[in-house]
Formats: sequence, structure tokens, C-alpha cells
Amino acid sequence: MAKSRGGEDYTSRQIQVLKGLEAVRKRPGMYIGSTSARGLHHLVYEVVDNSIDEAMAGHCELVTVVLHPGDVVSVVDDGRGIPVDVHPTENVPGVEVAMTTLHAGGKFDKSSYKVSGGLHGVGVSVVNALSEWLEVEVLRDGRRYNQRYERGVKTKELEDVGPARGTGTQVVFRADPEVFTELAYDAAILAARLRELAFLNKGLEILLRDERTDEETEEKFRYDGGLSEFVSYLRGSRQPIHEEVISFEASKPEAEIELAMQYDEGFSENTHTFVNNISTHEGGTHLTGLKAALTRTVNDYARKNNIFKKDESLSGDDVREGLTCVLSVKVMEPQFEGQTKTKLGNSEVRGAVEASVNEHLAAFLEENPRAAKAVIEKSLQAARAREAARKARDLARTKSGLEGGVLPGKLADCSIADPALSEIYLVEGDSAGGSAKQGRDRSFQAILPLKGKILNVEKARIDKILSNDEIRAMVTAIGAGIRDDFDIERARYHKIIIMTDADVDGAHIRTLLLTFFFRQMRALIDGGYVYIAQPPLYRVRKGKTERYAYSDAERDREIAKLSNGKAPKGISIQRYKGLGEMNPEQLWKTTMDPDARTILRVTVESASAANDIFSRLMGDEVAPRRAFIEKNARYVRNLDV
Ligand code: 0RA
Repeated sequence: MAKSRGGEDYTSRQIQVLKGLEAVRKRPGMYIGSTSARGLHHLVYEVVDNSIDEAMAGHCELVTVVLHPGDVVSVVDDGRGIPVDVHPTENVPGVEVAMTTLHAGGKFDKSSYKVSGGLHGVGVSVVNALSEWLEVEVLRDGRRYNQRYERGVKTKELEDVGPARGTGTQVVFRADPEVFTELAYDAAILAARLRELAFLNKGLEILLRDERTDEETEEKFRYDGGLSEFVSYLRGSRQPIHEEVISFEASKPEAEIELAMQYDEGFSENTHTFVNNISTHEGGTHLTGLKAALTRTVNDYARKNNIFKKDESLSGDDVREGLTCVLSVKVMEPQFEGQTKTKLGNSEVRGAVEASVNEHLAAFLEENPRAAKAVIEKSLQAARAREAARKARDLARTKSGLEGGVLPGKLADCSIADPALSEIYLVEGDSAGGSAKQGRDRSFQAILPLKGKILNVEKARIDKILSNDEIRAMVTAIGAGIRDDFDIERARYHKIIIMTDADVDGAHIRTLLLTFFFRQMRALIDGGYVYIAQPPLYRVRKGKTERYAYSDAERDREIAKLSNGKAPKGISIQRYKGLGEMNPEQLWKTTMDPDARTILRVTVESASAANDIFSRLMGDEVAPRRAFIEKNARYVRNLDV
């Protein structure tokens, strides 16, 4: 029996490998978060991350992701190739160690600065375990090698298949239909993450090719400007107030730090932070350091240059209004905390970020007095608007406004008091609102009809937002405050369900509502409280049998079923253009009954995707918004907020 240097014999290692990968197959959710579409896409990220590591080490320039027919994906890079020589302690080729050992990453390259990692950072062996089959090919030392696995079990030894030029690694796999509920990749979701990775790793080229249809498409992501280009992209069509993007890179013992930022005429703050290429939605020490430095540096500059009137100063919110900012740090041993493990905990990073932002931002302001003046003017305006809003809010409170238990007149509340069991439908239009009120189960379902288009909060300051009737009705009904005052613990419902018509106007209203929640009650989205109702598109009827269809394909299937192979005769099809065309009973049966309905939970999948949608759609350019809404009028899932 072959003894390895580590003292383990070959058989016991095989048993260990099987046990490890078996654990992954038993509880896939523990390793990749879910076995739905989200987990499926994580498989690709996991493989790509290995190539990104190779790029960060300076050995890889191109990563190509291809979606093949039959739910097969391949990821190819031009890195050094995974080592193929026999591993000193594991006694099998290095590539086999990578494919079969959980967290193999550090096992054979301790010295390298390995910092990337998928959301879960679990390594390619997890992908191997969860794939119906996986083939890996390595180009190295002038040879081509390959190996195959099925459900994590090796079915072919590593083989030298002949001479080859260049170096690199290719991983091809098909996710296991026994594990995943969904096998179809959404190119738009992959593109959003690959674009983000390309911004975060300047100069790296990432290609996404979709070969699943005759119309083959390829997207290329490569940004030599890195984070500065990321900021321009995120800013979209909003008008900048100073010409150049402010940016710097700093290397500290605690972290590698990269920052880019620019102010524009908008009113929202768009800060995105990343740790080792992972989006830190929940912030953490790096963000705290950045915020502290921004507030301090801008105030110091204004004071030193006598720009403030007596007593004036700027709050953190003031200096971040209209700011688009990306902070990316690389940390050796990141500690991720928080509900979704997207909050950086390493305390030493705070000071490192704070000091370097102080230094570089102060230098920028000194060297660019015109830009400095524009930034401080803008922040002072924000401060004044905030003061006006505070007064308006105080007034509103005392006048039975946002707080104090007086619910809006048009709210039909539910009778139970437990928020965890209560839901509120935000319904487009008074007539659909009326049907919903009659059709609902009043014990746990509340209805709030909304009139027409709601205010576009992306284009309005807080004082104007708070004076809008529809918004005030939502804020009081939900009962948890707004913005800085928002406290999810006080929410009166744990399901907030947006119910709009299945047409372009309905999609627009839905987007406006989502923008509102995203900007003003973000915790509702993060907490998974916001949903989108799915009313049917068609009613298909033959005699006494009636069926509801939620897509064209479903309609065709229902017609086929009712006609049973014969030509469709005596079948009537009604297309619902609006909720108002359904009577209360139909609305209940198709859209509101928890036992029969489908509702989509709104999640923030990717910070830049969310921002892309909200800022681009809600900003000034009408054309991209129109195109987007039409394309996605029905498929809200693609909104992916
Ligand atoms: C360990 C060591 C070396 C390269 C890699 C891993 C590597 C892994 C992956 C996974 C996907 N693509 C990859 N490319 C490289 C370096 C070995 C050497 O020193 O040549």
C-alpha cells in the first residue's frame, strides 16, 4: 500500500475524499447557499474565482465562460495551469487534490496571495461534488492533460493526451439535476457578476459566450481603468459636478486598498464596497473607515478655507449625497459577519482605510480647488434640505402624519395584530383595490390602493418625498419609519406585496415602488419582506372547466390539454390586461390565496446590478428605461434587485 509522506495511506485518503464530497452532496445548501437558480449560478462563480486568483497572482489575462447547449458550462483561463505532478503528501496529482479536497486552495500554494473567493469561497471541489459530470483539462509543461469525474467520483485517471502549446486550465461541467431544481443559466445574471469582476480586476479580460441558440452571442468585459471606470458606469447618465473621478491605490500591512469616487447632481448615495472581490452588502470596518474619513476631510477643508458660515458643519449624510463610490480592499484573513455574511469584521482594516482616504482625499481637494468648492457647495445644500425635511417631518408627526398610530383612510387593514402573519397588498388603482378588498382574507391581508404613478424618489429630495400623499400612506401603513429612522422591528407586516397590472405601466409603477423601498426602506428588501404578486395573463375556458395561465407557454399547454389532441374547439381565451378585469373571487383564487398563488421575493443579488437598475432606470435617460421595462414587463425575476 502506498504510504504518503503525511503518513496517511492511499485508501484512507480515498475514504476521506469520499466522506468530504458526500457531505457536500448531502447538504449542498451549506456550501453554496441554495439549490435553486441562485446556487446554480454560484457554481460558475466558484470556478471563475479560481481563475481570478490566478489573474491576481499576475499569471492570467483572459477568462472565457461559455454556456453550451444541454446546461453545460465551461470556464477556460490562460493561467499557469493547475499543477499535475504528484502531490507530496496526498500522493495524487495536484489537480486531483484541487478537485476532491474541500478548501484545497491553500494546500498547495501557501505563499501566494490568495484572496478571492465566491460568496461562500468553498472551492472547485464543491462544484465537482455537485456536478453530474465534470471534466478538467490542464495545459502545462508543453503537454495537455485531462481527467473526468461524475458526482465527485473520479471516472478517469489524469491522462497526458499529447503535446500542446501554452498554459491554462479548462473546467467543463453539468450541474447535477438530482441536486438542483433549476439547470438553466441566466446569461444576464452571470454577465452582471463577470462585469463586476472585470471592473475589480483592471486589465483582466472576461468573455461570456452564449452558444445555446443559433444566434451565438459574446460579451467582453475588460476595463483598463478599473474602479474609476466602475464609478463612471455606476454613475450612468447622472451629471458629474467635477470632471475627474477621484481615485487612489494604497498598500498597507493590514490591507490593499483601492478607491474611486465622483460626485454628481443626483441626491442618492451609491457606495459599493468589496472585500477580496466579494460584495460586502452589509458594510463593515472598511466602510466605517471610509465614511469617517470622508466626513472629516471635507469638513476640515471647508473650515480651513473659511467656506462655512458660523456654526455650520456637514454630517456624514450631507457629504455622501450625490456620491458614487467604490471601495475595494484585499485582506489576507477576512472575517465575514452579519446576517448574510457580507459584513467585514476585521477591526484593523478600519484605521488603514480611514488614514489612506484622509490622506488622498485631502490631497485631491488641495490640488483641485474648483472641484472642492463644488463638492462643499453640494454638501451644504444637502445639509439645508435635511434641516428643512426635519422640520417638515416634525410637523407631519404632530399633525397625525407619519407616526402616532393614525392609519391612512384608504387602508383596509387586517384584523390580526401579529406582523409575522400579516401581509399588505399595495395595489395599483382604486378599482383593483376594491376587488382586492372584497376578495381578500381580511384576517391577515391588508389592502392599500395606490393612485396612479407614484413619485420617482430618485429625482426628489427628502422634503418633497415626505410631502407626497401616496408615500405618506405607505410609510404610515407599514409603520416602521423611513430612511435613518427606519426600524424593521416596527414593521406592521412581514409581507409587503406589490400588485400591479401586467402591462408596461404596471411594470413602471412596480419599478417606482421598488426604487422607493430600495432607497428609503432598504432593510425591508434586505430582510426579504418585499414581494411581487403574479396575476395571471390569461383565462382559458372550455364549458365549465377554466384554467389560468401565467405565461404564453402555459396558455398553449392549457389549450393543448383542453383540446386533447383534437383541434381546439369551443375554447375561449381571455387576456387580462389589468387587475380590474378580474372579479374579487378570481383575484383571490389566482393571485392572493396563499395556497394557490405564486409571489416573487425581491432580493438584492448584486450591488452593481441593483444600482444599474435603479439609477439607470430612474435617472434622466428615458430610452434605456423604456427598453428595460418593456423587455422585463413580465419577467420581474430578471430585475434581480
Ligand atoms: C495552484 C498552484 C498554481 C496554479 C494553480 C493552483 C491554478 C489553479 C487554477 C484553477 C483554475 N485555474 C487555475 N490556474 C492555476 C501554480 C503552479 C505553478 O507554480 O506553476
